[in-house]
Amino acid sequence: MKKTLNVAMIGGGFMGKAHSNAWLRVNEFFDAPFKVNLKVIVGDRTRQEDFARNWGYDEVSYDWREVVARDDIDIVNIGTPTYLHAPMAIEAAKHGKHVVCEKPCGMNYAECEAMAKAAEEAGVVHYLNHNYRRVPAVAYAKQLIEEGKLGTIYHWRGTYLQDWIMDPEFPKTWHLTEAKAGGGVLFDLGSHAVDLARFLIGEPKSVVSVHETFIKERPLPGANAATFSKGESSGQAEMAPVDVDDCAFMTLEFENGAVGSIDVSRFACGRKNFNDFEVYGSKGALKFNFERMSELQYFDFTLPLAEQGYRTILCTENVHPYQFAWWPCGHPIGYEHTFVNAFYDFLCAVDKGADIYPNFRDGANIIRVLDASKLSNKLGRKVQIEEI
Ligand code: SOE
Repeated sequence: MKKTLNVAMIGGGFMGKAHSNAWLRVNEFFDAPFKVNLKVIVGDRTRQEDFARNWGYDEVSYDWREVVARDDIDIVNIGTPTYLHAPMAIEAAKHGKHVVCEKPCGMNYAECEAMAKAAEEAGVVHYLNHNYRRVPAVAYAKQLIEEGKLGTIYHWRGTYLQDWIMDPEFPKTWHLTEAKAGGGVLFDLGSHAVDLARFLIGEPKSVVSVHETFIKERPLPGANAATFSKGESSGQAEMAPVDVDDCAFMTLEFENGAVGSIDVSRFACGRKNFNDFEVYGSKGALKFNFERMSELQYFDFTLPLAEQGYRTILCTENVHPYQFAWWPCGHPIGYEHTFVNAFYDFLCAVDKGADIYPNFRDGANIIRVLDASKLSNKLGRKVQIEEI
C-alpha cells in the first residue's frame, strides 16, 4: 500500500490551480511512489472556501506559518508572489518539509542562496518549478545535445515574449512592483529563459544588458491591494510609478565558450507565450517554440550537403521523455502536463532521497544572472556574473 503525502498549497491563483491539478493527476498517469492528498489551501486572495471545494482540499487556512509547522504536512507548495518565496521556503525547510516553489526563486541572489542553504541543511527535497524543462521536446533537445549531436556549442538564442500588460490601464499588480516581484519581465520570463540556457548549454559567465520601461505609471489595483491576480483594475484615478522593466535584452558569454542572447518582453503584441530558443553547434542546430510545444526542429550538419535541411520532429512518441505516461503517438500534451511530469519526478526524488533539478541552488544561479543583468543595465557595461 503506497504511503500518502499531505500537501499544503500556499496561493490560490493561476499557479495554485496549475499545481493543484498536477497533484490530482500525477497518480493517474504515472506509477508514482506516493499517493498525494490535498490537505490544506492557504491564501488571502481567492475565496479560499470555493477554491478548496473546487479542488478538493480538506481544509482552508489563512496562516501559512501555522500550516508549515504542522506534523501532518509533508510537502509545502509555494505559489505566491516572489517576495514570499524565501520566508515560506526557509520556514518549511526548518520544519523538515519537502518544498515545491514557483519561479522566480526569490528577490535576489543572497535570498536564493539562503533558501538553498536552509533546504540543504534540512536535507529536504527542494524543487523550483521551471516547468519548461519538462516539455518532452525540450527534454529531448537536452538528450540530443548530451549525445553530442550538435557537437561544440557556439550559440544560444533565447526569446520569451508575451503581450498581456500592454494596456496602460492594466493596473500596477504585484507583477509590476519591484518590492513584490523582484523585477519585471526580467524575473517573470527571464528566469525561465536563463533556466533553459543553463539546462541546455551551461553557465553564463558575463552579461551585457539593456532594460526599458515603456509605461512609466499605472493605476493602482482595486481596494484589495494584496490582489495578485492579473488584470483586476479598480478604475481608480490614483496612479503609481512603475519601478520594474517591461523588456530586457541580454548578450551573454558562457563558461563553455559559447556566446548568446536572451531577450524577454511583455510588450510583444501577438506573442501570447512565445518561449523560443535556438542552439547552434559544430555538428547541428535545434530550434524550439512553446507555442508549437510538441515540435522540435533539428538541422543535422553532418549529412551530405544535398540532404541537409531543418526537419521537424513531432515529440509525441513514447520514446520521447514523459510521453510514455500520456497518449498514443500523434496526440500532443499541453502546458499543464509539464507540471504533472515535474511532480512525478519530485515524488521519485522524495522516495529516493535524491535531488531534483532545478532546485533552489539552480534558482540562486539563475537570479545571480538576472541581478547581473540589472547591474549591467545600470552601469552600461559588461558585468561578470561572479561580480554579484
Ligand atoms: C507570466 O504571465 C506567466 O504566467 C509566467 O509567470 C509563467 O511562469 C509562465 O509559465 C506563463 O506566463
